[in-house]
Amino acid sequence: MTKPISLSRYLVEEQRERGNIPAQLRLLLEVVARACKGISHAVNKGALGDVLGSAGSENVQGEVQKKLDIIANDVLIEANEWGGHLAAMASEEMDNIYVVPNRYPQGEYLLLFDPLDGSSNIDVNVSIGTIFSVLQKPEGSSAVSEQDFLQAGAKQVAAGYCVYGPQTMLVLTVGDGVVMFTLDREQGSFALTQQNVKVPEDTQEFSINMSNMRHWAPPVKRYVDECLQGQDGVRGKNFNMRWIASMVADVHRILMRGGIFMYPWDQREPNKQGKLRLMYEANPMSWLIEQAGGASTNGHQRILDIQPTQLHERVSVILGSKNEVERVTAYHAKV
Ligand code: AHM
Ligand code: MG
Repeated sequence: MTKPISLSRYLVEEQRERGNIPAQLRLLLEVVARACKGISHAVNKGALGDVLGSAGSENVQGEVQKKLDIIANDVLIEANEWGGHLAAMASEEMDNIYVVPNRYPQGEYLLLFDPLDGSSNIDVNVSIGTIFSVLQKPEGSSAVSEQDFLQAGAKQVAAGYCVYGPQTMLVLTVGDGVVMFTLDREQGSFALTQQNVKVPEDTQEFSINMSNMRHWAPPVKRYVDECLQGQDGVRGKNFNMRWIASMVADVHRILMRGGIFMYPWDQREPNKQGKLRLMYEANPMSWLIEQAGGASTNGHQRILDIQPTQLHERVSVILGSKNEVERVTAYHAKV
């Protein structure tokens, strides 16, 4: 068996061949990967590490924080603040941006993350993950501010996630397709296990929290209704359904075998655009899906084209196999 390619080697060779991973970005991605290894160890310990349960606090979105949400956030900050590659960080678990302290050099990148996505699954031993997005600090801006982060997803220079499941896997794009690495615990490093990841254009599998059906807008309801009618209905084929309630795990399945994932707007809170956060959940996942040949919209426009107005802004998400995403998006246009 040939020796697997490590994450470090992949990053070095990608820079050599395509020039798309300058040294500072490589350092950043290696540091994020190292932090994810640390989070993976904490997740694996579970009750033995006293890491389960609630931390007794709330984040900026009013959600109860789990101990592991906070541990993962701290691991990512501590790993990334001193390397000189970052100007600032932003996280689902922090109200405001975290500017790299003066005692360390400031770099040109901005890192956004959801430190532990799928929080409701932490205590029940179901796959969870870390999602991250990397932007460049706009040229000419001196003191870094929240405004510097408000860039459309199309401007990302790297994005990915680490899923803590039966295997810990790091999935990455730097705009040259999607690559997957598996954590080799004996070696303590991520090894390249899949390249050229492709999402099939068609699918017979959808993913949505069906308990919210009565609250959805008509286009989403119509799409799911038609899937449920199966081969007797207008689609003329049967559909399967999967909902893990960890976006990382649902998106990972879609990258591996296709499917459509939706977390749509619903009428209970009409002014809320959706549940998922644009900048550190929807943008990185949308870029990965597009890089694998899939599509991602909010029903009306490509998610990567949305100009954010707030760091913690929410968005309606429809992503996955291209032909299905285009179908749901077209249903929105007809209303
Ligand atoms: P979180 O960031 O607080 O974990 O919330 C995001 C998660 C997604 O991973 C998942 O798709 C969704 O929330 C699950 O929502 P629901 O509880 O409605 O099934
Ligand atoms: Mg999340």
